[in-house]
Amino acid sequence: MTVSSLSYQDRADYCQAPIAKQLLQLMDEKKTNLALSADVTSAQQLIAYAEQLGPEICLLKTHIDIIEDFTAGLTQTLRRLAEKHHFLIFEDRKFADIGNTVKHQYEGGLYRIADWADLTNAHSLPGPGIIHGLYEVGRKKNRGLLLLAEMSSAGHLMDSAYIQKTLAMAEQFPDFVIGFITQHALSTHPHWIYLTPGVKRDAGGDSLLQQYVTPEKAIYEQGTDIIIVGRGILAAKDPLTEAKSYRQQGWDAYLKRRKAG
Ligand code: 5IU
Repeated sequence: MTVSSLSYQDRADYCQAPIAKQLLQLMDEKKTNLALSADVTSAQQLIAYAEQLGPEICLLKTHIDIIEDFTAGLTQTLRRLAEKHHFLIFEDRKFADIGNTVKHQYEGGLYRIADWADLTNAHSLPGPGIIHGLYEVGRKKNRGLLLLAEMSSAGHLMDSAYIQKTLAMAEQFPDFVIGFITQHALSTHPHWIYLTPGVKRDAGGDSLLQQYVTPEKAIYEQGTDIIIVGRGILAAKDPLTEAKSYRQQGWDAYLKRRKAG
């Protein structure tokens, strides 16, 4: 039996972090591997998208620091909508400092990310201290961490040695690191969850070196688990119809992969 033939639900049994189990189970129950990258700058817009598109997604990905009118009330509302529509919240914070600093950035400041985000992410560049720092805050709150293994942007510096070292670092924290931001599956271990940004209906890019793959390429050909879509949905005339279409494409690619084994 190969990993790619296993269901998300089957893979939940291999996870040590409860939040990883929860995410994988939610995906199979709700039949969605779509994450919405809600890159908007007003609290009202963010709430409106979470309300409207929440039923289609497994994850809402936020950049809380681009919201111009942030209040703690916003994150309380997001938590309520996450319960109502059954999705998890992923703050795409991309921590990149020493352990002691990221601990403060994760727990405190204006945004208090650890209080409301089920998942966040970090660069492995500083070494394992960054994970130790985030672990001290997040583990007891049942949070999960994703490491950035491979970016979607053209010319990034994450070569195969960097990716392999990132994987090895993650293996030291199996009850907290739940997977990776990556363009490809990285291992044959079934517990890792792979999230892919840079996804659009048509491959291509933008003027700032973003590169896109299709949902089918990410999930079926490159073996990842969750497609992260931003402008592909948000810039559409009808975001709800477009979200449903991405959801279907992502799900079909998952079923095709399982069949192919
Ligand atoms: N994002 C990427 N590529 C990466 C990582 C994160 O695009 O390698 I790590 C984020 C940036 C943006 C979203 O919030 O994912 C993609 O948005 P679009 O689908 O609008 O390009």
